[in-house]
Amino acid sequence: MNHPSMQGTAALNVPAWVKNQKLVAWVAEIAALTKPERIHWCDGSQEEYDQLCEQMVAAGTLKRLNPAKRKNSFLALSDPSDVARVEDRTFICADKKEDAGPTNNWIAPAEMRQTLNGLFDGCMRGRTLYVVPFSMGPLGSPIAHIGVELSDSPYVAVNMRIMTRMGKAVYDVLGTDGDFVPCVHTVGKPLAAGEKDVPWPCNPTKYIVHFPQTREIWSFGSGYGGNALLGKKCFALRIASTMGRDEGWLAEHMLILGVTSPEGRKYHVAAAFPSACGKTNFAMLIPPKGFEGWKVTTIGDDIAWIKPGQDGRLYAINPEAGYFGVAPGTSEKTNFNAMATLKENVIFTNVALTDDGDVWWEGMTKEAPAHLVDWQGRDWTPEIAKATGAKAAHPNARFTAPAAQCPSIDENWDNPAGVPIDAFIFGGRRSTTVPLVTEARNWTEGVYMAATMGSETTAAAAGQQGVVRRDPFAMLPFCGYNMSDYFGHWLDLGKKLEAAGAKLPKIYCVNWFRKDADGSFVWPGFGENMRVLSWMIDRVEGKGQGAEHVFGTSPRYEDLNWNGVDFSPAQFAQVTSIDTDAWKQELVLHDELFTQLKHNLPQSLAETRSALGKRLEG
Ligand code: TSX
Ligand code: MN
Repeated sequence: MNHPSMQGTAALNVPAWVKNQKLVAWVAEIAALTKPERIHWCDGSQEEYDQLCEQMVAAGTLKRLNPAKRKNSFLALSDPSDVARVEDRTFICADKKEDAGPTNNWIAPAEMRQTLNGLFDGCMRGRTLYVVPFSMGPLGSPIAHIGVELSDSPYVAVNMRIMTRMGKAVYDVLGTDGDFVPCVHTVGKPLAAGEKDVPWPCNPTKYIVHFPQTREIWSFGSGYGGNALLGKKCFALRIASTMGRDEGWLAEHMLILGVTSPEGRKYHVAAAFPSACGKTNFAMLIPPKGFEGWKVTTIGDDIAWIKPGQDGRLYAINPEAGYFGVAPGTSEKTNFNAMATLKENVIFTNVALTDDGDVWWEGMTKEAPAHLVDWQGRDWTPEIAKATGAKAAHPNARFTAPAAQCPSIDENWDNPAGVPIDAFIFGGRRSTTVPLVTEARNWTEGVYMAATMGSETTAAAAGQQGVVRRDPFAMLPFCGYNMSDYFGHWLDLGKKLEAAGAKLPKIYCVNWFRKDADGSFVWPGFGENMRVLSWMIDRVEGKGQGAEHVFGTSPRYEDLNWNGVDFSPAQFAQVTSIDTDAWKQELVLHDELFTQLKHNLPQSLAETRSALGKRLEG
């Protein structure tokens, strides 16, 4: 069947299993605007995935890796200009500028629509429009939501199949009149008749646009990750955060993990960290020596959707179905479970290619191979790297891998009901000032900790190194509305649950990255973080001890389990000491943030700030 607006463009060819008329009309409308050569309705099957990958191998977009080394896996090398999210080209087009807030780029919706209509007119000429139906969260879960991405990139279609529940089954949930978030994506490089394509088409002009009121996403010009796989940052965080504000739930930049004690008691923790803090590593933590009988399981590594249940507890799902993780730094030492996840069915992007058809990246092994083809397709040797500083893999190189392949995957990761959250963790990378772990005295002080979270920039990010950047809740680039209103939403939710008689999750602030006078990390980190995790669980059980200080409660040396590790009281003091002068300076930085966010900043956060100041003076 063809829609009247389709005349003069590709046939719609709606499959019999698509019964949602709103969806059909929207596909017709977008096809009329973008003018693709063909329309392909994705069914999500393995055959379709294989066929799209073969087609991309023929086009030079993908290279098949050596099946003896990485079965059913591929390498994509992007255009060197299209390697990361583009925050300065990311827009929140709410009606009012204040609704986007001072931390988001804002353009009036009408003006943006005019710009997009111009850009998208004919943008898919000569290409195939893929209709990609997906569920964020277990199919049919009351916490899940459906999206449909229309994209002219087959790379997007195959990555979405790994990262989301994608395919025919989504249409059963959608039915004849179910709701979905419409996502339009183009690489922004139409092909003229007979024009030869390039391996990674993209456009120097980029727009990543969100209309929170109408819950729409439009993305132009990039084929990369968060710019193009619209279910992830665009939907599951920016649009979902506004849905959560309106409907009383949370969409958070958090991993979710399970901890099972030797007695078989199970706890669930959700944790937010800014980039370069090892979130995926923490989500897949392996308990260290001395913690025999403990088990850590992975529910998610990046995003949590959290809704209050009938019992007043908060239930979390991982809306994703895969890991889109940073490859450099990942090794059997830093994340054994991730390395095991990457053995087959993986799409690698911008890592290096070995001479025997496998992949390599900085930090994967102690010694680099003698020869590689780097992420830009050039010869690379350790000698060249030494002389020029050339990286074999791009610092933001990625893997796309199915979550189910992770050895530590939680038995409930796909449970539509979600898992009940016992504690929230907020962390940052701080070489000074912030102690190893602090428990907030109450919900408001926990929200204050999360709101004022900061992290030191690393070489991987653009700009200066070692500067503290505020990143409230690790949501700075991902909150779809005014950050102060977002703080207010967290405070309101806590009040509402408390009023209903619920026991709220405890809130913790952690820092694995304190350094000594020589600039060396003091805390061993990685699996040893289990010691901190088990103290938190003791506290949840009302058993753990600690000492209260100016901004919360931290363990004393004797309150942590030191079985199996050598870590002295003096070292412990180095990672937990509180320097009053440093904290006075820290509060000045909190003030700077609150000045920027003064519009609608909740009064209780300003009060928490002044009480903290008084305790420091006293
Ligand atoms: O992921 C990290 N975690 C969390 C792990 C569960 N990283 C890597 C951060 C970059 C993504 C860490 N780095 C952690 C950590 O807890 N801690 C550190 C700092 C550190 C680095 C090296 C050592 C110790 C601490 N030790 C040796 O290299 C021997
Ligand atoms: Mn993330």
